[in-house]
Amino acid sequence: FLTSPSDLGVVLVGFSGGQCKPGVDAAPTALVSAGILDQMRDELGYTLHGDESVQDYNQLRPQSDPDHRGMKNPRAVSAVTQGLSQQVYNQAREGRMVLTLGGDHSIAIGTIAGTAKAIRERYNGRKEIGVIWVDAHADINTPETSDSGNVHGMPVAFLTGLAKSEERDIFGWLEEDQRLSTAKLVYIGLRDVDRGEKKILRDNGIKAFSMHDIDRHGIGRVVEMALAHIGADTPIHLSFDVDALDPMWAPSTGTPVRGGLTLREGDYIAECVHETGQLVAMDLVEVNPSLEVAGASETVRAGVSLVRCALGDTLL
Ligand code: 6HN
Ligand code: MN
Ligand code: MN
Ligand code: MN
Repeated sequence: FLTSPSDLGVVLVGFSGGQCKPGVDAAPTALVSAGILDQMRDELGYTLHGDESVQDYNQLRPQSDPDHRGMKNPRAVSAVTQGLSQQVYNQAREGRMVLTLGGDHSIAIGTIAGTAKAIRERYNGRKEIGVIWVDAHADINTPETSDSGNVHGMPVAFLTGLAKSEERDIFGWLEEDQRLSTAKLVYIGLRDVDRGEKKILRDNGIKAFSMHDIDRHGIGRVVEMALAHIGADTPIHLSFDVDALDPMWAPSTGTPVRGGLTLREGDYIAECVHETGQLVAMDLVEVNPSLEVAGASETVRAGVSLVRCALGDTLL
């Protein structure tokens, strides 16, 4: 595989504009303070690239950003994700694995657009990325199906082209080579999917493993089926929303849903993706250190653990 095994591009995104609760922008700082980057360097042996100081992407807000098709902060999220797509692309283009620490999940519009383009280029258009989206939510609302107007519930719709926009400054910048095929997408951990989203998943035949599937088959079999769906020849972008974990393990997140993955099940998914050797990028999103003051350090620790597992830490 063409990703250099020991080079890691790091992208830290303090951004919260894809939803309404402040605090998720402080996650990169909290994760870095917990030692996540030092561990990548000192314990896992990566050479780190990219800006290790956390950028405050909330500064990038345009002066006027009225709702558009019901979306909140549409120009801010668009501007941040457009910049991010370039930043991630620049890292991935060098053959590096890319680790992005968010921020809310709207940032995946930028990170996945960046890897999608870099991988198409790397393989002269003969390969496209697959995405494993680990989340309690499907994040595939279109602006029209969304009840909340929060863009963190819409990234997959924009990435797959199920939602399109003509306005350049509101996601109209997304080009065909930055898109993701619905056939190369698989979900794990779903348990709070909106009605409109269920219809979108069904109508487009999108592969999804809910908590019900995990109860029935066990996490081992589910991960096996998810990887089989992606295919052994496909570079993988792992987009991990910490709310996929049960609030018992990750209480400090904006939209917690009970009945989720155990920490070990989350780590196991990450370990298996690492073992494939196909991982080219990972996002860790929705850690909100300001929620659940008592439990914030637990959520940060859980996030660190997920990243360690995806990047090659082993138990033995
Ligand atoms: N996330 N489906 C809900 C919405 O507002 O569209 C929740 C989205 C949650 C998004 O957790 O990344
Ligand atoms: Mn999400
Ligand atoms: Mn979620
Ligand atoms: Mn919901």
